[in-house]
Amino acid sequence: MDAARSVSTEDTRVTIREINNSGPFSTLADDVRKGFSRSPKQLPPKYFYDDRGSRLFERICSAPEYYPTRTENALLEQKSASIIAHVKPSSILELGSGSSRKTTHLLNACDQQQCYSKYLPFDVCGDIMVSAGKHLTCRYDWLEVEAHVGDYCRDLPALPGDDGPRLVAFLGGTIGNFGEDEALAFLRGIHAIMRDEDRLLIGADRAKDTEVLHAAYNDAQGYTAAFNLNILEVINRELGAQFNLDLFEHHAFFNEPASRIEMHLRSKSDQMVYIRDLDMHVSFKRGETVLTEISRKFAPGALTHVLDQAGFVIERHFEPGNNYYSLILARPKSGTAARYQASPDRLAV
Ligand code: SAH
Ligand code: AVI
Repeated sequence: MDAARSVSTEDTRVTIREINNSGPFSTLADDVRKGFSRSPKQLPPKYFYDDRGSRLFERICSAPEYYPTRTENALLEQKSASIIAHVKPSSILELGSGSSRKTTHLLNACDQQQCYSKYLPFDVCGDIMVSAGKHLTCRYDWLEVEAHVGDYCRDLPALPGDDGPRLVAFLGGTIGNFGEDEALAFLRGIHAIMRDEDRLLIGADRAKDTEVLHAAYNDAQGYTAAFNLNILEVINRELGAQFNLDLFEHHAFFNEPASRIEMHLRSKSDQMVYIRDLDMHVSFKRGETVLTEISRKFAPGALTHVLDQAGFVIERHFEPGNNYYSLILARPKSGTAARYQASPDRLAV
């Protein structure tokens, strides 16, 4: 099966490959139909990230209340040299790479250690990877960027293999956007594409004071609110829907028993919305909410447990003085990693 199509960019050191098993965006209609037919209504968070949504997420990351980005950034700044020295990756595969801003710490360490890794960002949003790739190839004259557009829950097996050790990075605390079972399935999917010498670098947000969490998802500038509402813009544009964004509001709170932030869109009135491409009318009661995202906040034991269940052993666990965040380097348990059979350079042992 020809699973991917390459698109060249003006910069010859940046290639972008669209994984088109069934098309990365082809399921929006199904997901919207299904999500609005459920009770309570729900939408998958990957649809936040069109070009505008990705830019809004960047704004969130720079908001003073949103501590995860700067916390993880500081950990990467301090620890990248020892991570790269330990793994000596021939490639860095980053899942949900977004702007790749924090990845520069890993690439700086590669640069300093003359470990000239290839960089493979993987994201649903192609635009942001192209601009990140151009920026990075200007900064590092040795760097090759091979970007992949796809859904990391579905398309990991379509990624190319590689010769040497690979560092698989999953940063930002994005693992928290999966439910418990989904997170385990996702980590198992990552494990399935790794070999013994590969390493997983994963960032996860930790449980902490409710007020700190609440502020992080209700920033004063309103970036998070705009990001949340943007999902309705995406549905309007892609499916010819008629959502009036003024009739919905951002609602985010910490669900303490579940140890997760829940982000909802709340209808300000009784209303009916028509979605042309689905020929579907969706009714909302005043105060009714649509769950758009969960963001789980972990206890250290929960992280160890899920990684263990997915087949990983923690090699290093970095955390800041305030324990706000975990950055974990993990390896596949001995003998459990994939034996690639697909290409001649990854022969089964
Ligand atoms: N890693 C970056 C960005 C985190 S935001 C950071 O730490 O700042 C989450 C990223 O994951 C976004 O860039 C989004 O486009 C991407 N993403 C979300 N769901 C995805 C999916 N199902 N498949 C691939 N990428 C996804
Ligand atoms: C990408 N992800 C880890 C972010 C989070 O914190 O869960 C997405 C986000 N949603 C609102 N603010 C940021």
